[in-house]
Amino acid sequence: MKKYKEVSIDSTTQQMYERAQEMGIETVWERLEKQQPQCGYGLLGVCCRNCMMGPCRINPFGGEPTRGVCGADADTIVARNLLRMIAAGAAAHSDHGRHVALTLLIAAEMAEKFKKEGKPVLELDNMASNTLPYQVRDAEKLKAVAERLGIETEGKTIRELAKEVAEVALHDFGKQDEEALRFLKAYLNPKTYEVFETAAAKAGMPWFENGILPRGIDREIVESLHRTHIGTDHDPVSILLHGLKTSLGDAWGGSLIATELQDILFGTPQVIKAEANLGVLKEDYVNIVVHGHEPVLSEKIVEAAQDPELIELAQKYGAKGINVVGMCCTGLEVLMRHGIPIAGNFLQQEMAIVTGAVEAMVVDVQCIMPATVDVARCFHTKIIDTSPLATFPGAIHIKFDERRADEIAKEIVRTAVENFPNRSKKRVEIPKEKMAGYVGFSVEAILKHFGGNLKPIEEAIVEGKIKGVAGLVGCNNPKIKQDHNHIKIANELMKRDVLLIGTGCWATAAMKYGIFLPEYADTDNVGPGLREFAKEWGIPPALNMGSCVDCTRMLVLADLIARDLNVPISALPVVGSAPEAMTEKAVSIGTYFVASGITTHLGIVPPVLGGPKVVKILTQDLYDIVGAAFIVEPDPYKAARLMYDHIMKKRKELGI
Ligand code: SF4
Ligand code: MSK
Repeated sequence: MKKYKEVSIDSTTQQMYERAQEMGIETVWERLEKQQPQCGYGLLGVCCRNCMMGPCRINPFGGEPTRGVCGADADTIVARNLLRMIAAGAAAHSDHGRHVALTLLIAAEMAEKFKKEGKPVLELDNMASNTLPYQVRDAEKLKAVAERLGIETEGKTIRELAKEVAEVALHDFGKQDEEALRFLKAYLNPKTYEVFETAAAKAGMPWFENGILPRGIDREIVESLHRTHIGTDHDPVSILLHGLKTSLGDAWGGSLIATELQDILFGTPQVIKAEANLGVLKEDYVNIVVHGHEPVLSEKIVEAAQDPELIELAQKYGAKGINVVGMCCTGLEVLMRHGIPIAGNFLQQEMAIVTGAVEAMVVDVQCIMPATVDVARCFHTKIIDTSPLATFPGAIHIKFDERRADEIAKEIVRTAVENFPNRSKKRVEIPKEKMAGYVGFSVEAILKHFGGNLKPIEEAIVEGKIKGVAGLVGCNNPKIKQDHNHIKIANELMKRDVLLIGTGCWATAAMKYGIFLPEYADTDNVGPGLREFAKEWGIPPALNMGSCVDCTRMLVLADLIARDLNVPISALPVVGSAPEAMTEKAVSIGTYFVASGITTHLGIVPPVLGGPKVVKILTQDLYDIVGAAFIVEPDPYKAARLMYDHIMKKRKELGI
């Protein structure tokens, strides 16, 4: 068993981990320990299970076997495994995007149907009617997205536009022509477009028609599985080029659609103050944790928890009210839009249950450990699974249907409320710590804050007040002390006057340590230039841009700066980092950052070291192909130095 201080730098996690140990509850850290030593072949990426002649393993020390039964060598196997990881990550993000597009379409079609049935026309044409399960909360953004996509907006109702935008988005998933995605074309600056178009030819593979421009979101994912089937693609270069293409289908397709259409449905985030960490759970309230990724569900839970009837019911059971808090990315979605507090990041999901104060953990998709059900058995907590594609043995299944969203959300909240009397007060221990911070920095909110354009940021970069921008993303991973690398890298970069933007579990980590407060600029962890800039503009030295799919907000921001300077994104003094990466989605994000021209650091070594050619392509050759590559460095101090050096190199190349 680990000492509590070894698992996390977060005192609330430490406290709950110690409690779990006292109670004999097994957590992620014990399970990791039981897996030791982890398979060396797996860590190096040199095992293949792609056909039943295998599984095959390559000797990583150069001796026999050097090939699998079919003859595949280490580089082929490593590249294929990596492509499958990218495809799975892109699939998860993109299926999320599809779900949002379908929700928008369903809502628009319901408005049409209700109109025919004689319900109030204006409300339905504006998609503002509360007879609809989902409304259009940001009509301005809907119009802006429609215009970008080249949809004629003149004389059309919100309902008509919503339907058309949803249809264009859905078309990008399944289209079969060779053209690039319509969303990509609508958002990407021409210089970066050109990089995508010519990348494969630069890599010596001109038969990639249109380079690495993704044609259909689903198509690239399917092709990834096809290419990696036994006896298909064996060249690590072409396998990895297709990996770039698939990840770009995620970035400028699936994830972008998720973010943009969520803003249309639920509102575009604006700057708002909120709180983070386990201390946001309340002892005398019904606590509901929304966990997972899709706000299509969590938005409705937040609404249902405000229902006076359900609040009254909670009070009847002796609670003061209903307290909804978030976990992981769906938590970030409702944090960004409504200031709903976030209880923690990935490694705190079990810890939240260990407080004994959670009536229900309502889960949808991605990053939810099946172990939550086991931990919940030690308490009164109910795990409620809601997505038809994610069923947890031992959980309560209340599956979500967008058409009946309000009714189902109320049933979920009622289930939580009715569980309150089962709570054992003696077994409740909620850590006190929580931290405030400003969130909601969508691209639109940033533009508004800086007076309508990005000139102030660009000028600060040119003057050298800010040396560059770093996008920090990604998960927790129990192989690293929770949040340790997130915070160290953030501080080391800010000390060097690098402005931070970030998403996902990194953003929750940063918020827990006060980095999203403007006064953090006064600490020794922020350099004089960044401090001056943050104070001048009344912002924290790091900006929370949202959830995992919102990494696209960072890309769109970088794209706007690249447009202003008339250069591809790869020319900018911008870097990325996933200090504690864990998911396949993080692999896709890292890949699409690099493919889009942003050199990206990984703090966890991905399973590629067994393929020397693959390593060389990823860390060196990609500079010549897309203008960016991966930096792999587990030490956060060295990593920050390497990222800073890259920023300085880009500044020099730009002549600033
Ligand atoms: Fe082995 Fe080749 Fe089959 Fe992979 S595809 S399991 S290397 S025979
Ligand atoms: S939740 S993908 S652990 S950031 Fe998006 Fe956190 Fe990584 Fe999941």
